[in-house]
Amino acid sequence: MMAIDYSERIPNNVELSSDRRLQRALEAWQPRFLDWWKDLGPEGTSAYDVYLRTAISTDANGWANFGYVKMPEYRWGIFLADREADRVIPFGDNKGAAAWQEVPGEHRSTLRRLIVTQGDTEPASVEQQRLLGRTAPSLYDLRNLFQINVEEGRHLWAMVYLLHAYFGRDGREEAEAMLERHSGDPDKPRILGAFNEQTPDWLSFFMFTYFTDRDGKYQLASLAESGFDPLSRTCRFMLTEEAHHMFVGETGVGRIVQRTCELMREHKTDDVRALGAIDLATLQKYLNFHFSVSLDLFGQEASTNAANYYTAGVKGRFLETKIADDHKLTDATYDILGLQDGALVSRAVPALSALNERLRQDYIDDCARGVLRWNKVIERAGIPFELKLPHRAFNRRIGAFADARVSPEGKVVSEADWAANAGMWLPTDEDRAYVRSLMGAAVIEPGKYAHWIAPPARGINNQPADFQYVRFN
Ligand code: BYC
Repeated sequence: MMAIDYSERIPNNVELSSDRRLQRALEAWQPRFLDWWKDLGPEGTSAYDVYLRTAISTDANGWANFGYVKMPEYRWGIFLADREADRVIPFGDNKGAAAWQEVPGEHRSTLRRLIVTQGDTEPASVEQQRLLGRTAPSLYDLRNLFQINVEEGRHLWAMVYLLHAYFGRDGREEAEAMLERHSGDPDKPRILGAFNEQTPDWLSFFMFTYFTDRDGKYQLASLAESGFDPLSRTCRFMLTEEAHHMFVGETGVGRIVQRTCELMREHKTDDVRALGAIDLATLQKYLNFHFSVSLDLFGQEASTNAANYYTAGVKGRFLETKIADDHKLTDATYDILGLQDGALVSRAVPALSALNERLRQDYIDDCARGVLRWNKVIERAGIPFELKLPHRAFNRRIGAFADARVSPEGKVVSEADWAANAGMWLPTDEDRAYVRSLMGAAVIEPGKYAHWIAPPARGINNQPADFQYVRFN
C-alpha cells in the first residue's frame, strides 16, 4: 500500500518531490485550476464547510476519511493504485509483454487523445452541475453533489498529471486546454456530446449520475486494462471513487420513484403533478433521454479507432483479464445491429471493430439492474407501471442510428410518426419547465427534504438523519 504525502502542496503518491520539473509544472497549473473552480465550479460555495470524503490511501480497505472541508481546500491530488509487480499487457498484438512504464512513441498520439477525451469530461460535469446547489432538495443531497464535484475535479488532476508527466510540451498544452473548453460553449465546447447538455434540475442530475457516470465506469474500466501502466493505475483508483457517484444516481432516482408511489397510493391518483411530485411518465421520459445520450458516448458500433486501440494494447475490454478467449480477437466476430433499407438488422462483423458496441452492451446490462430495483419500489406499492430502458437505436446522434427515427420499443418510424410521438418519449419543454418549477430554494434544514423526494435509507458514513452535512458560514 502506498501512503499519500499530504505535506506537499499537491498531495500525491507518485513521489512528485523527486521530479522538480514536473512538480513545478503542476504547481503552475494549480492556481489556474483554482481560478477555474472559483469561476465555474459550484457557485458561491467557497466558504462552506462540507462533510466530505477524502482519499487518504489507495488501499481498498479504509482508503478514505470523512470531515469538514472547504472545497477550494480539498486535497486535489494525484493518487495512483499500487503498481502490480511484473504486470504484462493483457491483450492485443503486444499481449504478454511487460506493461509500458513510459509512452511508446508509436502510440503516443492515440494515448494522448484518449487521456484528453477522458480528462475533458471531468471538469465538464462540474460545469454542468454548478448551479444545482441553489435548489438542493436537502443537505444530504447538497453534500453528495459537492462530493461528486470535488472528485470529478480530482479526476481532472489525475489526467492532467499523466499529460504533464508523460507527454512533454503537447501534454502541457492539452492540460491548459482542459480549462479553456467549457460545457455548452458554442466556440469551445467540451469534446463529447453529453457533456454539452444542461443539468438544470435534480432529476436530470440523478439521471446523469446514474447513466452518464456509468459510462465513466465502463470507459475507465477499459482504460484500466491499458498496457500503459500509469494510465491503468490512475483509472483503477478513479473507479474506487466513481462507485459513489452511481450510488447517488441510483438512490436519487429511487427516492423520487418512492415518493411518487407514496403519493399515488395515498391519494389514489396517477396525477401526482397536482400534488407537487414527478409522475412516472415524466420519469420515463427523462430516463429515455439520459440513457440514449449516454449510449452515444460509446462511439460508433463499428469503429476502426476502437480496433486500433485494442490491437495496440492501449484500451481493452471491460474486465479484460476475466474473459476466456485469446485476447487478440483476430479471427473472432461479433453481431452488431445496424440499419438496412429502413429496417434494423443484425450482422456479424470482426470482433475487433465491434469493441465499442460490446462495451455498450456491457453498459446496457448494468443499466438494466438499477431499473429493476426502481421497478421493485413501484411493484411494492402495488402500482401497475414498469420503467423500461428504451431500445439502443432510440434517439441516437452517433453511430449507425444517428439518421434513423426509432421508437423506444425499437420500431423504425417515419419522420411524421416521430414528430407526433416525440413528446411522449422525450421530455418536452413543458415537462422540463414543470420539473424546474419543483426546484424551489435549497432545503437546508437538517433532516428535511423537498416534497418530491423521499429521504435516504441511511446517512452518509452512518450519520444520523438530522446531520449538518454542510455549514454555510
Ligand atoms: N460525441 O470510431 P469512433 C466520464 C467521434 S465519461 C462526439 O466510434 P472512438 C464521466 C470520435 O471522437 C467517460 N464525438 O470513435 C462521466 C471520432 O472522431 P474522429 C469518458 C464522438 O474513438 C460523468 C468519430 O466520432 N471517457 O468519465 O472509437 C461525469 C468516430 O467515432 C462521440 C471516454 O470517453 C460523441 N459521443 O470512440 C464525469 C474514454 N463518439 O476520429 C466523467 C476515452 C464518437 O472521426 N474515449 N465521436 O475525429 C474513447 O475511448 C473514445 O474517444 C470514444 C469514442 C469511446 C468516446
